[in-house]
Amino acid sequence: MKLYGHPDSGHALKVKFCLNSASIEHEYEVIDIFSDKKSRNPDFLSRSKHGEVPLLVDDGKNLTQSNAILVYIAKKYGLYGADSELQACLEWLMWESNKIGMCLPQLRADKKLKGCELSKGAREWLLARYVHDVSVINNELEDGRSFIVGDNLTIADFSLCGYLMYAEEAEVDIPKNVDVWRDRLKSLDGWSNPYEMLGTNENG
Ligand SMILES: N[C@@H](CCC(=O)N[C@@H](CS)C(=O)NCC(=O)O)C(=O)O
Repeated sequence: MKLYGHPDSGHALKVKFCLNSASIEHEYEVIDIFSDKKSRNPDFLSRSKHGEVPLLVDDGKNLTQSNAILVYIAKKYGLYGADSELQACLEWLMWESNKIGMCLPQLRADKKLKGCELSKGAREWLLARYVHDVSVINNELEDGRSFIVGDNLTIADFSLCGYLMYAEEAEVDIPKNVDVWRDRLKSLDGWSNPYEMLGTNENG
């Protein structure tokens, strides 16, 4: 199994954190996502449908789209909600991809990445979306549950935390329950700083 990612990619972080947390052996290669697409590793380009990370190669299959990859891992290994919580996980995965995953990455890029600066109006609009979306997660956690679907860690947690683990770089507020939940995830085996986790090539 081989994962391709980049240290600035919260989408790649979801998958890397899930694999590390489950102690699933894999190789890892960094792809320079800021380089011209055509200049990227040709083997990677031939396998990644949109030339994007994350890409997971397993058993001759080329798997793309972070949330779909999480479902693949959960099903293959019977982990993280694959058996009893799959429907609830899928709901959060779909929610993530056009809610928190469609404002927080842009707010972070605005503050962190050259050439990704937002106009004032665009930042305000995305910030309002973020405040709404993060409050949805915060409210869900209000009953004191340990993880987003309940007391068990699922792929929905890996999905939702992808960009929330970089939230400070976006210069946004993190509500209390979300902060506690993030700390709980950071205390899991397999967690380390995203730049350490995703910045260096690994050979299985
Ligand atoms: N919807 C995709 C998003 C993947 C994505 O946007 N990847 C970015 C990094 S976060 C990328 O590879 N960008 C480089 C490019 O498009 O050239 C997923 O969930 O995996």
